[in-house]
Amino acid sequence: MKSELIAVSEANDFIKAHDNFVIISHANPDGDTLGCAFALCRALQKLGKKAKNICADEISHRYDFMKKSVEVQDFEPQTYITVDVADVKLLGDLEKIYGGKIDLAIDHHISHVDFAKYLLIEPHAAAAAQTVYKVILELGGGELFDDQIAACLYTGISTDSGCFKYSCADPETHRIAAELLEYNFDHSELDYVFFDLKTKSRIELEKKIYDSIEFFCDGKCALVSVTKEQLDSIDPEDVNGISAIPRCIEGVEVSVVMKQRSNGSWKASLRSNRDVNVQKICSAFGGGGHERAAGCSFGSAGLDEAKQRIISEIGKVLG
Ligand SMILES: [Mn+2]
Repeated sequence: MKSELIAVSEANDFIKAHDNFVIISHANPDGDTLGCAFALCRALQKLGKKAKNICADEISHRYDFMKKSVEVQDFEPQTYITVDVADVKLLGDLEKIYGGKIDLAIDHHISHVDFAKYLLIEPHAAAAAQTVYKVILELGGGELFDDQIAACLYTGISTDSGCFKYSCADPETHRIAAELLEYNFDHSELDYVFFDLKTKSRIELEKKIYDSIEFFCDGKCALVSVTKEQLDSIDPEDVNGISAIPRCIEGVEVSVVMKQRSNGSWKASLRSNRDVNVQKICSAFGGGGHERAAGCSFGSAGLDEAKQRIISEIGKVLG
């Protein structure tokens, strides 16, 4: 299904004309999809609309402050919006129930695969939260913003931009974050919780990851792998952001994190430090993402075969 591309003002006309909203986050939710969902839900509730958030997977306790920002409302759902969802498959177990019903998708993934009736997309944005910021700004002329909405959107922007360190954090990213910082929330505490704080099991996983680092392409590619046994033994939250580990090694241009799924198959998350377009590399295997961050899967291939295939594709670019 081809989505009709719309601008912020049209998305707002759509929202104003509808009610009883279900806002859906992607499975394995992160700060951006949740920050967008809770900020938008609170804004809609403040407008007098009925709204609720749903997600296929459990939401970590780190997001409790977001959950507290919305009222739990009971109503007959009528309008379905996804936030930060690049592909209907990423709805996880909710795909079969809501997959064909999505009215509006708000996203920022260049690899977005159409599934909604209307699509509001800003592929240059560091986070979907930047677009949701604009939607809320236009919906309420600035009146809808408050400390809670600001904290949710700030978390989305900060987590998706690696705490403003990734190249996608452009002047607009900083300007929107600066506007949000005018509200009263502890951004330093949020950044500590989302970037510095680690559980003991996370540290144990990191020890194993450091032990598994392999180098290819004259040291320009670093690869680490994590088995399903290692993943099973820890909280899924503790696995987020492990791509940052090989990517900060001097001389590494492309980093690869191989993760084994519960069915035994392998997937790769690629990160690029400079010029290499990893989205292009992953698309050779039917994957997608962004220029500097992308992923793909290898079907039934074992670890050695999957590694060989991805390294050979990376080798074509890195030489
Ligand atoms: Mn995002």
